[in-house]
Amino acid sequence: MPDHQDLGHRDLQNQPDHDHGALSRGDFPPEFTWGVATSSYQIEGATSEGGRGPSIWDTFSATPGRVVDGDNGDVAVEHYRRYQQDADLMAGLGVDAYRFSVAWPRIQPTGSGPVNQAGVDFYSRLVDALLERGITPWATLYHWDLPQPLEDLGGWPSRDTAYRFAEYAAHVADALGDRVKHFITLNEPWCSAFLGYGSGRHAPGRSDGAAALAAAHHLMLGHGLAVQALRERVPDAQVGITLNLYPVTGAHDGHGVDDAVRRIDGLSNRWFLDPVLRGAYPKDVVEDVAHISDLAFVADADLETINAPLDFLGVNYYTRHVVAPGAFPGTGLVEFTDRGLPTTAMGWEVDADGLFDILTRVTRDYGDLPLVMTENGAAFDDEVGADGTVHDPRRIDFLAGHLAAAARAVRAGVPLRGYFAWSLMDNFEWAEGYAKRFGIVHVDFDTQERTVKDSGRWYAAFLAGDRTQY
Ligand code: NCW
Repeated sequence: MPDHQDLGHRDLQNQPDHDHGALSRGDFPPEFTWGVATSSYQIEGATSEGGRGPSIWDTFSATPGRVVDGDNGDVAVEHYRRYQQDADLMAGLGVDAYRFSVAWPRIQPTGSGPVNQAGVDFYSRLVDALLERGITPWATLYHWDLPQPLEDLGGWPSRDTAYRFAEYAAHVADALGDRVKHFITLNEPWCSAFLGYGSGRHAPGRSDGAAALAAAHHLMLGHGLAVQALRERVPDAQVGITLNLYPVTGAHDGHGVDDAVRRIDGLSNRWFLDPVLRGAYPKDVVEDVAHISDLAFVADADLETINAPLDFLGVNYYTRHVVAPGAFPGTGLVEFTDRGLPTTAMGWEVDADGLFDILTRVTRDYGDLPLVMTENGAAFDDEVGADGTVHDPRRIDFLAGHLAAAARAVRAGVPLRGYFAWSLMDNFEWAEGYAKRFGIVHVDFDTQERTVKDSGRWYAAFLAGDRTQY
């Protein structure tokens, strides 16, 4: 593993392919937070250690056909036992902050009841390891690993899960709140609700539109209740939620395209932004989904709870949605189209302008709440070369292009306060298993060897103040 000095050197051989201009850390406000991000199930492994209970992702990945190659998170990248080494890696990169997630089934193995001390101790040690290295911990409370016993009781479509989540949030606040001051309640509730309960692509693998809408509501209710629990226990906490947001544009200007854009923007973005930041569901989308659910699960005062004041909104940005009306006019079905742009290994089109568009749109439509890019990055098929290095110029290009778009958004007046690259290291990419590598650090999944990719070296040099072309 290269040491700190290796990473800090100024040899930027692998500049981005494109050459549009120059960019440096100095183009962002001085107090801007620079970090890297991961999540518990994707990196920890040790799923049966330290008293951890099973999560929906353990169950899902043990079900044949759900995850590519039958992969699972049992071992992942052994972060549970290698966290010190990984903290050293981060220190070597020179990041200010690390966004990780706490595994609910480590804190409460059955999803309710008293804390499991070994689970708390792990995160406590991790937090101390970060602080010792001058790295600020940003804790996400829920990055998709619901305790399986709660799913057995109905999961997120059940209202009780929201209350259990608030209790869990209180436990985390009590255990870590003396040292952790940045909290993100949920990561991408759209994915938990619509991929988990709607399409069945993610755990728990249910395909029921009405259940997905109920899940979305109870996730947001859990968020609002957790904000209260965190604020009561950690008065100086900075609290936010992370949403996966996309600009949505029409594939052409033909008949029905505006409606397709409205629908997809409604369900992807506004279905979460509006309740959380305005305290109301968007009326047009309520009509769009009326044939699926009457939303009878929305109780009086829920929206007030969901609308709890936040310190920041976390934005995960990967690509844009380009849509057109589907084959059956009048049904509301929508087609997602490609524009022929270069794609990442996920098949997602690379569109840095989309980042500028979504950041400026959120600020324009929802006011000047501070924004933090809690994830941005790209999967590519990286390999360690014969000389032991990993050349990933397309990831450097991706990061540089998106940072340039973020800098433009700052110049346009967006109150952007931080940027976290997804991900610190290659990991278990959910339904894609280990086949998709998002890391700026390569991991050999057989030996667990970490190798900083060229993109990691590039990020380190950028953080050290180097000016880069993009
Ligand atoms: S899969 C996904 N990701 C990746 C994952 O590693 C991370 O944990 C997530 O926060 C990278 O960032 C997020 N997001 C799922 C996006 C699904 C998009 C499906 C669109 C269908 C219309």
